[in-house]
Amino acid sequence: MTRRILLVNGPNLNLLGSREPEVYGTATLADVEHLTAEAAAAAGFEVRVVQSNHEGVLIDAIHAAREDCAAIIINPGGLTHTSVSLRDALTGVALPFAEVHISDVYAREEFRHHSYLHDVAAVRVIGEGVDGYASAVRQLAALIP
Ligand code: CA2
Repeated sequence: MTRRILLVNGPNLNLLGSREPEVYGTATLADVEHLTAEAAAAAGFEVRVVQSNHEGVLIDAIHAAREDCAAIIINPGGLTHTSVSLRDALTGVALPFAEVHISDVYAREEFRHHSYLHDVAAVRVIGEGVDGYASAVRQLAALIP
């Protein structure tokens, strides 16, 4: 199996580090992609990254991962709470995936408490800041022979 992980960051995560540091910290998206790649390398994986503000772009990237990735790490942003289509893409490719949220969604507004991915994610990391991406790598890697 290919030793590659697809890292998907959804809408508005390109704003990381520029606004709302009290919620999301000061790390940028580039920092997140770098720390994820470092953690993956330590576990013997390379990483392909995608961030988009467009749901269809994310779905296309997930479909393409079926060809050459062993797992997916995804922070779907607000689509977590709204998107059946993203859930269908992830279950459709049948790769193990980790759902990551930088903030503790359960300590925030009630509309953030429901995730369309919660019951199909192999790993969930919530409220650990950007370090949660590295934790997701390690937990997913432990599931892959
Ligand atoms: O905590 C998370 O990682 C979230 O997935 C982030 C989403 C939010 O809709 C989810 O409920 C929880 C929002 C991403 C927006 O990121 C920003 C970062 C900096 C400034 C503004 C938005």
